[in-house]
Amino acid sequence: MTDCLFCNIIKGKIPSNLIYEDERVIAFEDINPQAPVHFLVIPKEHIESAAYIDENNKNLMGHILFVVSKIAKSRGLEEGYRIVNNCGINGGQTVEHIHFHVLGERKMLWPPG
Ligand code: DGP
Repeated sequence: MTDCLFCNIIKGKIPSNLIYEDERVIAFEDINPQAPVHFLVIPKEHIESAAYIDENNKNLMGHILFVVSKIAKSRGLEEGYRIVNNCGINGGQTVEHIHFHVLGERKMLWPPG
């Protein structure tokens, strides 16, 4: 996936403020933050969206949530945070590489827009 923006961030071809990396995932600050804390956690494997989660990659999704929790603790988000996954056009997804937004340090509203 050479033309995928997030694959290029993973490869270091596009700069990002990297906050976490392991063999399966990276996390970096969102370029357009919607909260005082707003970072993205993404798999290194190119998976287009949540609609493409299958038997082969479902365990990776658990690892992503584990990493979210770990980073949230390290960022001091004891009062809570929101995890967002936008899937497909109606979900508001703009980058076609599955990613989990983590937003914190402000009170979130419900329902979302
Ligand atoms: P979504 O709408 O759920 O597909 O969110 C895509 C997010 O990706 C959006 O919050 C902005 C962020 N984003 C887009 N391009 C870049 C980039 O080049 N660098 C970083 N750090 N974030 C980006």
